[in-house]
Amino acid sequence: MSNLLEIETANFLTFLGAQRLKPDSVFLLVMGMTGSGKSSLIADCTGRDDAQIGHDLASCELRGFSELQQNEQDETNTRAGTNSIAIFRTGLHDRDVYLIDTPGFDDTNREDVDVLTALAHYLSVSYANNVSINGVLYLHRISDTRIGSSTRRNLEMMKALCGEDAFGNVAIVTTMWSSDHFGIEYAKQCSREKELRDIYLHDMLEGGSRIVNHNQCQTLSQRRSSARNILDMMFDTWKDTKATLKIQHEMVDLNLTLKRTSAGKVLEEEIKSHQRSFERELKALGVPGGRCEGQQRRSADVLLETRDSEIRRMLAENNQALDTMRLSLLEIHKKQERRFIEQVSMMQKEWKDTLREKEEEYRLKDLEYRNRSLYRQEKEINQRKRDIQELQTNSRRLVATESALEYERETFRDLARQGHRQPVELQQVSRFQHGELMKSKQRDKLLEEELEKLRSELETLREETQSKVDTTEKVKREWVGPLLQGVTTGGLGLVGACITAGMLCCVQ
Ligand SMILES: Nc1nc2c(ncn2[C@@H]2O[C@H](COP(=O)(O)OP(=O)(O)O)[C@@H](O)[C@H]2O)c(=O)[nH]1
Ligand SMILES: [Mg+2]
Repeated sequence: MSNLLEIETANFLTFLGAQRLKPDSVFLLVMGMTGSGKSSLIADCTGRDDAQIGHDLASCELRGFSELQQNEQDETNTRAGTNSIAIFRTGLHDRDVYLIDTPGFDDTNREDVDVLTALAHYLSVSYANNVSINGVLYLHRISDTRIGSSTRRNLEMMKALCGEDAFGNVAIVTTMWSSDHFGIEYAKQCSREKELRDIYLHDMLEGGSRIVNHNQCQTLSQRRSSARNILDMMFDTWKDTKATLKIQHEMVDLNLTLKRTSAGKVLEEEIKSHQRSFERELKALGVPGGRCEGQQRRSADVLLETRDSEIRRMLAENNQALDTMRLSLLEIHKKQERRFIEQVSMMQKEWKDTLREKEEEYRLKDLEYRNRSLYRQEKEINQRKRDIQELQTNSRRLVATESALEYERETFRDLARQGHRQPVELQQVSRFQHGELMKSKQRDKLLEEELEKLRSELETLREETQSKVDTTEKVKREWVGPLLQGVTTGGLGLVGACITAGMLCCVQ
């Protein structure tokens, strides 16, 4: 796990230009709405299906602006990996290929602004530090029966983020094809593909984009080979070309605020249209509740009030999202420092808490074990004491009996009989005690094994936690630290690019 974190961190820093990279590395951005198959395609290309941690790191960014104010309520959602950016590396013809998994624009407005902010931030920082995107894979589910608003929104955002000049570096990858090439479903999907080409993607295809089908396959190896073929094909096409995405040019070269970029405008228009419909609804809610009376009227009022406050909350949220988009790259970057460090500290605290819990669990188990073994020893000692006492009593009796032997023959016979019975009784008692002892030893053995397992788990967890903490500290040092120092001192690429564009005055 910690090893994965290190790999992801290295990929992350490489993409941002904060770590040395092979000059012929290839970067492919993977976009598309949630559920279009991005993570699966990447997993099939890289052979990795455990890609989670990179999402954790980058989710710091996504949780940055409005979301942190919202506290922890959608922690699991953010952590689930659908809501964050992650970077994976694979090799092709001795070259490094980085696949950048991105979240879709299909949530609430607030989250879409966060997604755009994060994408704009990452893409711009890496561009400012001379890392270029070679191509974009945009995934589209051909199985969807209609092009809904969410699909349209994702398409529009992708077009606006890439810009016409980069259309030649975009491939639309259609996923989720029916495997029965003679069935009705497949025929419908083919006609949907045509509709896509003729209507929704017409401008992109004109601009040099292409459509590639990711065939639905029966087996895992067939699916992997289809994914790998797509990667091969796109690698061959783009390996020696570099694309400047429109958002990169707008934010770095032109130093526009996010709101004034093409993608920002698309999102702003979308949010404003939501605002308008909210306001219309709010107005309509003000109308008296018709002809109902009494209890009915009261329930209607409660419903109206609930909806009213819900709409007001959404309006406020949207306004806040629009405010966020007023920031320039440098402002976003500065603002992000505190968020990022806070988030990393939270992650580190979580890991350390887990370690502490494990240590406590181990301590308690160890105490229990010691307690048990002390108790057993005490029991054994007491038993021995009793044995000794019995022996002493017997021996005293024997001495007395011997001295009285002459006179007490009858007593001697009784004692002899008793002596005959005694060993049998003693044997029974000692067999019982032996059984108890064995059981207790068995329990101890199990406990010892458990303790040993716990000890080794604890040791591993300690090492992992230390390694994860070291790794995140490295991100803080190598990414946030230097780049942000660069922002203030004018030392690094991000500022360098702004100087190149004659924007130093804006920076200061
Ligand atoms: N039938 C089919 N299912 C797919 C395909 N690609 C992905 N899936 C499934 O679709 C779901 C969403 O895929 P995922 O890769 O998580 O989408 P993402 O949100 O874009 O990353 C998962 O359950 C995948 O197993 C495909 O080509 N065909
Ligand atoms: Mg995903």
